[in-house]
Amino acid sequence: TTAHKLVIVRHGESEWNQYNKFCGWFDAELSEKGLEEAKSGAKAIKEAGMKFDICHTSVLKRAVKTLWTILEGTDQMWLPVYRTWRLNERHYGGLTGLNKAETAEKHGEEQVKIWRRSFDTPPPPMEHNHAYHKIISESRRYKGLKPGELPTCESLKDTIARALPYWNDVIAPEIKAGKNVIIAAHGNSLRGIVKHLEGMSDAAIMELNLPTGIPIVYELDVNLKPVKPMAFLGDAATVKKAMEAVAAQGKAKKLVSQWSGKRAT
Ligand code: DG2
Repeated sequence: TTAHKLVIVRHGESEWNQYNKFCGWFDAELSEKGLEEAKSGAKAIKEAGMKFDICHTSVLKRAVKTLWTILEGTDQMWLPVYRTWRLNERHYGGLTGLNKAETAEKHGEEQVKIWRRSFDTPPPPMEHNHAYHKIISESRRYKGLKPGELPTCESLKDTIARALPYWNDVIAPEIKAGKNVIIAAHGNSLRGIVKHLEGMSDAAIMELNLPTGIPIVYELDVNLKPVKPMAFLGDAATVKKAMEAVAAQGKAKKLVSQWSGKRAT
């Protein structure tokens, strides 16, 4: 039986989601559409009458602003908000800043799916001369990390390994103590939490694509096991379309001719 409710939400569309670029730890802004998505998410939470006690998010503005927008739209801006790098998006390493469709044209859709969705294959590491190396790794917000904690790239497995201690040590005890928690984070850091909560296999998690800005409600038992599947606060058709669109971001734009095996431009 349901003992607790947890709300998780992936930030609204970011500018780099809009340009279809691998973003990872780059601190992209919410796009205008993303802000609207966050406002719709707030409306859905308000209509569902959901109230929170504690909020958790990453140290990336697309997630923080989504949370703020939800708190503003539900008149709960007074709530405590905790930010942690452990809820950051998976670090996309050397892929950071590359266009996903162009990467699929260059390396093939299969390879891009492996980089985006495999459980334990990491993307190539971010080298020191990478265009975004300095702005990410020298950011003041990561000064407190211990040696070895600042990644150069992460697989989903690596992402889970650094997110789970925060879940286990901070969030899970709060939920068990009866607090209503909302987590605003990212496609892959949330896939990690979903995999853990649902005990999903490494293969099953490959097929899960989380839509932006649509809040997800989990009903959990006393041991924090879900008593039913995740429920989206959004209509089913919109959710399905949004999930398919995320999956399609890794498709090559140019069609490869079926007849000649050459690219048709
Ligand atoms: C996206 C996820 O992260 O990308 O880093 O590009 O959730 O912060 O927009 P988010 C990124 P995919 O793994 O879906 O390609």
